[in-house]
Amino acid sequence: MTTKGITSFMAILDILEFPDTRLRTKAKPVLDVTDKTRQIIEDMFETMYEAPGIGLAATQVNVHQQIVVIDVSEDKSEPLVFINPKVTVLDGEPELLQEGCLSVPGFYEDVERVEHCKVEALNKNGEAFEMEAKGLLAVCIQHELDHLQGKLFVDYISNTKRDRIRKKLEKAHRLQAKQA
Ligand code: QAP
Ligand code: CO
Repeated sequence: MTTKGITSFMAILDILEFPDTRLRTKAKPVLDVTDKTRQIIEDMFETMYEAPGIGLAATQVNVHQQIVVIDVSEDKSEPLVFINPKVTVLDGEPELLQEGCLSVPGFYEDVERVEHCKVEALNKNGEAFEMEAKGLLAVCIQHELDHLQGKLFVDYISNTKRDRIRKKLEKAHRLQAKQA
């Protein structure tokens, strides 16, 4: 990719894992959508697709700006970008779905979300848009917007379950550190 004479390369970014306290950081609004913002977005897509995952918030790659990428399609054909997103509940009907998270690898738990919502955000060119979402996309949007507030899906499950996940991941991280 070439932008104004500068050749930049996409990159796979490191994903922070629970219970890393940096995941608790509240992201700041993007004041100006620039080439640098678009570079972060490209890297986030590459990181998400490689995982593979369906959603990634900038918080998870230690960038504390309000940026989310999502693609819930089967074939990576529907990339969605949300900058400075605001969600509105359109239908209070709860949707119970098993969620996972790239920051909580290997663990999946049921979480209750609303099944119909509206998002207002900026696209990668800094233009405002809004979108209605249902089902998996609606759930994914709510999950990713939580990240920007420092919230994780494990915050919605019992303390016992969350502690068990924390201990298992801490053990895995200790083993990884020893191997490195
Ligand atoms: C959030 O999560 C989500 O544990 C996006 O070992 C998930 O992309 C919203 C992943 C489900 C709604 C429903 C998780 C990849 C990916 C793992 C993801 C793993 C490898 C999670
Ligand atoms: Co997540």
